[in-house]
Amino acid sequence: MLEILEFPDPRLRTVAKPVEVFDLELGELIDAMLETMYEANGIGLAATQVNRHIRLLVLDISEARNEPKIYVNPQITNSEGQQVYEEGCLSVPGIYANVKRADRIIVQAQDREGKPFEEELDGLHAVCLQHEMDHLAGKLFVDYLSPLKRQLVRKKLEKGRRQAEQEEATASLI
Ligand code: GNR
Ligand code: NI
Repeated sequence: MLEILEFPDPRLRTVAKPVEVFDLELGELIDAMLETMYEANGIGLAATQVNRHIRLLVLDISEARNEPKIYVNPQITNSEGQQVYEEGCLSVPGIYANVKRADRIIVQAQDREGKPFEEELDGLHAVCLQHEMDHLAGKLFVDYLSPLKRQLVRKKLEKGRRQAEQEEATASLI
């Protein structure tokens, strides 16, 4: 499993570069990202989150967790409507907040072999793709919150990490 960067890690602010070579290494990264996403119980994962700054994301919003979707060099070519969804993020663990996004989008991307395709997405599928594309642009869902709320999120995560450290230290004494 790959390590997932967590807010406020500055590496999450990196803007991803287009994928130019569709080789074995890319395929291996895609498989490792899918495995990491399933292991972490996420419905999506952007390469940025695993500290690889290329335009690649994976999704699986199916109940059975058996419909992996891969998007290389994704571009949203049309978007319409609005929806509000309570979002979470593997890079901002334990935090949930409503975010307003487009309701229907058309996305153009390439598959793992570099073959171009186009899809029309709506509902959670559209939410998740927009959330992942934000990661590729160095953006997080907490950026849509007020600065005060974002500060609260930062404090809450710091507190959680301190507690985890404390528990580890205690456990090592037993
Ligand atoms: O697992 C995830 N769930 C989720 C829920 C609502 C909106 C977006 C998401 S994506 C998130 C995984 C993640 O952090 N992807 O970047
Ligand atoms: Ni995320």
